[in-house]
Amino acid sequence: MNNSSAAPAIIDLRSDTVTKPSPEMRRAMFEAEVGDDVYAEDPTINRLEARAAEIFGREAALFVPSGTMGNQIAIKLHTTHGQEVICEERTHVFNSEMAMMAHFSGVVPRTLWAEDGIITWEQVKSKLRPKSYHSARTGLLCVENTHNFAGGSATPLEVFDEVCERTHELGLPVHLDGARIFNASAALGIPVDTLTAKADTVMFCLSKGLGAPVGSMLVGSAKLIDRGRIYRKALGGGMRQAGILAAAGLIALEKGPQRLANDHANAKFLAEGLSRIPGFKIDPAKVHTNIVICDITTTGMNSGEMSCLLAGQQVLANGVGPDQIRFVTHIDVTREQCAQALEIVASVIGEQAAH
Ligand code: TLP
Repeated sequence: MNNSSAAPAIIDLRSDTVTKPSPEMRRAMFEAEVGDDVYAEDPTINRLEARAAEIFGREAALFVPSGTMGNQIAIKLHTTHGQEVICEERTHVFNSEMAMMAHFSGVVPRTLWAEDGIITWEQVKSKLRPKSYHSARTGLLCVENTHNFAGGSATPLEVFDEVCERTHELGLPVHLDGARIFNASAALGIPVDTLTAKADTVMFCLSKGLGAPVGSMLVGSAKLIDRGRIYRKALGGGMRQAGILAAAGLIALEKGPQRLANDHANAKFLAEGLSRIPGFKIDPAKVHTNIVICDITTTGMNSGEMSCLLAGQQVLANGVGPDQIRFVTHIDVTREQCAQALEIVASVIGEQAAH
């Protein structure tokens, strides 16, 4: 199941978005039955949507080109212009989606900081706006699980359920950015339908740890997903004969989840190794999924300089702000490559120190 035989000498730990489709996916793409999905006539997309809805225990699902589009459709579905969206301050919807919640939905984020990115009801409560004629109303709570820029942390089920229940009691909806919800599921040992049951909508990505080349899903009620089709088209996401992509997505959905524990073990191995390299601050005990974020302030380098140096030695890793560097494991990196990457990081740091 590992694509590493085709992997180049470069060890690409920038993201789990970089994976290449497996031979099985490429064959399925070649053979995919297709039709025009804007008319809901693509049998392969219809199959993928039905299967995603079934796995998540929902009425319906929508195939979208990207996680960003899935999240932004959800925000549009749940809010009206002039409202606020409560989210953790490092979330993708706030930091990495081009301010689209303001652009497309006319809403502003109201952020909070949470330890490991795991937000509790107490924190949400403190950010809710009571009805008033002075400030914007809260329209939506958006939660991210796993939390990417908080180091791939998985939100415990009871914490998420309480947040959702209490938020719902106030008549407010919850959207879950579950780009990596299957990683959370593997880490917590809880099936995705249970883990996400209390959210009104869930977006998850086929194109990250699950290994598909393209695509994400938005799942929810039939009514919401039907309206979601309108916004997908408005955003330019009506993809016509995209069953070619859905064919790879179906394989990702069926086979991808089973191997995520392997990525998690590799990430833990990387974290343990990195924690022994001078200047790399990381607590391996906090690494439960496939993301390792190290603080590198005491190396005397910023993340841009560090990324460049490592890239010169064939190890690719991205900065998270100037002080942190992120390593992400996935299907196209092996344990041996993680060990090699550790040796390279240690030697690069050693050489810098010698200078
Ligand atoms: N994350 C990407 C980058 O955009 C940062 C990555 O390399 O991790 N939600 C979460 C939690 C994400 O991490 C991402 C992508 C998305 C949504 C958006 O997915 P895409 O890239 O498909 O739009």
